[in-house]
Amino acid sequence: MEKVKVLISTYIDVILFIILVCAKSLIYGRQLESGYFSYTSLLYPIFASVIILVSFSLILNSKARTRFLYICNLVITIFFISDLNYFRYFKDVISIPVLINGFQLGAVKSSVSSIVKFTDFFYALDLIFIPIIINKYKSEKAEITSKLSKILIFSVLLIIGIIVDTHNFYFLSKDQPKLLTTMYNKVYITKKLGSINYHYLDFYNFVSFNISRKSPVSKSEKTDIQTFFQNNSSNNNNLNGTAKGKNLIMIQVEALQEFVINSKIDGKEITPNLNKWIKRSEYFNNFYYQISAGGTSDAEFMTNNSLYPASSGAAYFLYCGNEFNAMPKSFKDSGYNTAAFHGFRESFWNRNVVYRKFGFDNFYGEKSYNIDENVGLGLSDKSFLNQSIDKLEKMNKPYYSFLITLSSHFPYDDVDNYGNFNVGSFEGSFLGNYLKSIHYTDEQLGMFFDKLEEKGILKDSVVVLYGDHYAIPKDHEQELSKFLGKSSLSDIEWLKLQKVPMMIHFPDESTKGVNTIYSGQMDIYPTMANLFSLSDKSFMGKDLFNSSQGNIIFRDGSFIYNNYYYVSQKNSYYNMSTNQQINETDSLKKKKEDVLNQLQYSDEILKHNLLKKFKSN
Ligand code: GP9
Ligand code: MN
Repeated sequence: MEKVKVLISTYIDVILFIILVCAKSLIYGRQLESGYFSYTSLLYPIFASVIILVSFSLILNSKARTRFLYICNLVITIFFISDLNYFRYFKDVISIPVLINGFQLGAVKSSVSSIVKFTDFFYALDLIFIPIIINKYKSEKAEITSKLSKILIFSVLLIIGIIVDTHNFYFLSKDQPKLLTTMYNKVYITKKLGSINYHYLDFYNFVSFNISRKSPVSKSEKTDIQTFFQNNSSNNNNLNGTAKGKNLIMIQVEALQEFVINSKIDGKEITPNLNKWIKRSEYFNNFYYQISAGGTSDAEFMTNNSLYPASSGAAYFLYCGNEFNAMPKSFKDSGYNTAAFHGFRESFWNRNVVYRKFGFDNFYGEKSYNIDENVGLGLSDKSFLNQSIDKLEKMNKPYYSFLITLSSHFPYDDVDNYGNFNVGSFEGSFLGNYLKSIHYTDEQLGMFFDKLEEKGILKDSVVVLYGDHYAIPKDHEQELSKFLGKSSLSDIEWLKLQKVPMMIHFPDESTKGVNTIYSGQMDIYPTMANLFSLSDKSFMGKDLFNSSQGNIIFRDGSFIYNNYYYVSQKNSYYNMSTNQQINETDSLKKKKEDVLNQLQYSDEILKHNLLKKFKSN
């Protein structure tokens, strides 16, 4: 008994580390998302990941070991807290490419501080008590001093840790092929393997990604991709070239989620101007956002390239040196002038670098606007849109102009400046504030459309408008469900709400109505290419006026196909009409493989700058 006591007091630092880090990992796993979680199945991989760290500590002498484990605990805790907060906003966990983009968060500081919760700091409580306990109880009586024994213990523990972990990794890769190499669904990896293993894997993939970028791509892979592009380009001719010679005005609206369209609060329409505009346009009401960690920039990226976002981090940073067959470039090839407009810091999301690569002749950023009124994150939509009209008027026709609004940005707390819009029982709530902000933006868009008409621009232009991504994050789900008059939302109901409106207004309004095809941001460029007869054909999306069957692929490997929704985070299928879970069929299984192939093609293109290579061949 005495011996055991001595042993415990000698290795109290190790024991505390194992217990506390395992416990914190489990709590973190639980907090990451409710449902689909089991303590017992997660403990096993977590334990293995912790044992690997412990094995290294045991080579050190007693004092250094205690210090090493304390630092490991500290770093892991920082990861837990940051991952959790990142998850609240982006519904994803942090990866190294995201950290490289990290300074971006500086500008959205107000957003970040509003999602941090006081309870997050409970993860760090043990860091205060560990030194006290160790000072009081730690002895060195049973310390192993022989170098050989230490190396032996280290090797045995490390091997055990690695064997157990390999076993876990192996099963996950059998269950979800390509998941571990592409990391397309990082939350699922964390939920299955624990946070520490996820970060081990992230580090490994980051290193191997940078090595593999330098390795050549096989000829057959290149041929596969080119064949895919050929087969994917539409050959029907509905509306082909109808917009040739007209201007294109594309407006990407910040956080415009679909549920506000045609919807009322306290008897008043939330977006009266868009509701009117929809009646004069082709309105896509089953249009999903497909962004990943790159937020707004991913939406821009897909719209202008019809390539999927990066699996980790933002393509705007990772691949800013690549060559693209972007929409502005295609327009330029057809003799158009091109410009991007956004009243915020030019370097944000690396726009100043990327827009040039896309072929925009001009980028009117913050410095090109008179910052005379602030609403939300920066220049008000009102002032932005007004000043943009002046700039549009000065552009040589025909032109492609790409506008990005800003005022309705999370956390929607600039209520004093959104104007008076009564949100009834939602007054003072997160959702209520969002409704106010989007009502404000809607009003500005209404005025913008009126001016386009007054100034005679509308009759010569196709106007496309869509939302960049969701407005209501998962932690405010309850408010959204209350707004929709439901007591709660099932997972599939929540996913079906992840839509943004998309509308195309034609100069003569000859094509208009509600279009229910399942579609997404990847489909904008091919649709424009058909309307404007652009020459480029390397799209991963589809032309919405020449596709009978809608399907949507999401960055995490989820997809919508034939009225079924495959949810990769849960590895389950749902019938979209009944919301019931269904079993995998052969055709769905085939589709799932197809989806992963397409995502891989897109990744290969980006990683190896293939569009440049295709051109030079
Ligand atoms: C700022 C804006 C914000 O320029 O586009 O990006 P987001 O935080 O929504 O990704
Ligand atoms: Mn955005």
